[in-house]
Amino acid sequence: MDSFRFVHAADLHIDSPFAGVGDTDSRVATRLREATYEAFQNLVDLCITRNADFLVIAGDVYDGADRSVRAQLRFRNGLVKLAEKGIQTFVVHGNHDPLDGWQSSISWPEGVHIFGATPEWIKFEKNGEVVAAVQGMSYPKREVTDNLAVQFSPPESGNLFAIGLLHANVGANSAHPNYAPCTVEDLSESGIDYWALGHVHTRQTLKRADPVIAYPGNIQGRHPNETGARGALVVDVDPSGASRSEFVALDVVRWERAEVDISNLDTIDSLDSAIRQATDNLSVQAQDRDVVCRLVLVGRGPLHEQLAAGGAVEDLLDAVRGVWSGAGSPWVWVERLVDSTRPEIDIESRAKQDDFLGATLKRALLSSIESDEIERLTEVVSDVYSGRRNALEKPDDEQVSAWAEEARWYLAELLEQGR
Ligand SMILES: [Mn+2]
Repeated sequence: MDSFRFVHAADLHIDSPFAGVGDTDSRVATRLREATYEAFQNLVDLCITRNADFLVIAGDVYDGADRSVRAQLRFRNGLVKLAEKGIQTFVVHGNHDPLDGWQSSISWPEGVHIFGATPEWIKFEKNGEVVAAVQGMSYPKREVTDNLAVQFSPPESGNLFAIGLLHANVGANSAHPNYAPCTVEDLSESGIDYWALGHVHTRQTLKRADPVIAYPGNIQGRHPNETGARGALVVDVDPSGASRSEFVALDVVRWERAEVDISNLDTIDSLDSAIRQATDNLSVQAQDRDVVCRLVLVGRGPLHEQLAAGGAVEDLLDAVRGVWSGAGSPWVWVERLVDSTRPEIDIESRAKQDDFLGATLKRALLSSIESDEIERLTEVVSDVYSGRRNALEKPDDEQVSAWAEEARWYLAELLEQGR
């Protein structure tokens, strides 16, 4: 068997609207609107510059089931470019772009295979020899709750490299809807050599070999929680059937989150500089990409009280946005500035004093938050998060723990002030 190379991508979400982000800055809004298109263009270029033999896309090509004509044309044009270079493309659709969504009559170039709702094997030939076969299936509708992995058939021959192309939630990842749920064991028993998965937007390799099970993540972050580099996997398969993957970043706008510590700062002026410095650092890390970031002010210090004063945080946010508004690309857009600072109270020594405040501080602040406390708090706030459709997302333990911590500090602050 000849060695060959393919690119594994997923969750392109072409034409993501990025509603709400950067609305106050047209430059940011326009750039985000184009971001998923440009990232896809980068994917096409990657396949060409790396001389890939084929590309596999594991679902959620489009962001919306009623895919826009523009999105379909731009996707088609990218695949035409690949076809002209002799690079084939294999596609399955996922929960964002199921087969029952609206689609215009687009004709696909030769060498593009879009899988239907029944799994089938398609062979891939290189230099007149079949070296690989790809089996895939698309979502017929948005909410697929069946285990699709077990519907895949084993490869006909052990002499070719078998790829399973599927949009699925493996191992019940709670950060994503539980569509096409299956387990690592299901995938391991399939006889397939490489599971090219999509759906989970954070890159992860669930199994390194026998079979390889991998999510490349999305190619462009779409959300404050989708931070860091996003891209695709370039996979090299050698004549023995062993494979090696390399991640390549394709995103054009990077989402980041950073903390700015007020502990050693005395003036608003110095905090303003520290915030600018933080955005400078993010810009450098993103290597010529534009950055949308959330900045969190943390630490205890004298500035805490000044930040609590009306409008201070908004003014700092305006200031840092102003710094970057005149700059050309690459720019940084601070999407939100969050104040999580704490008052400057010497808790440890104050808690040692033998009075009500001392005792309260000792009880409330120096003990860690126990899991039963988290459970109780989750119960208390659960009404807010259930009942209504489209209600707020249920908070996780980490979030509840952060609230408890914040409440403790608020208590300390009130007691300290009222002393
Ligand atoms: Mn997706």
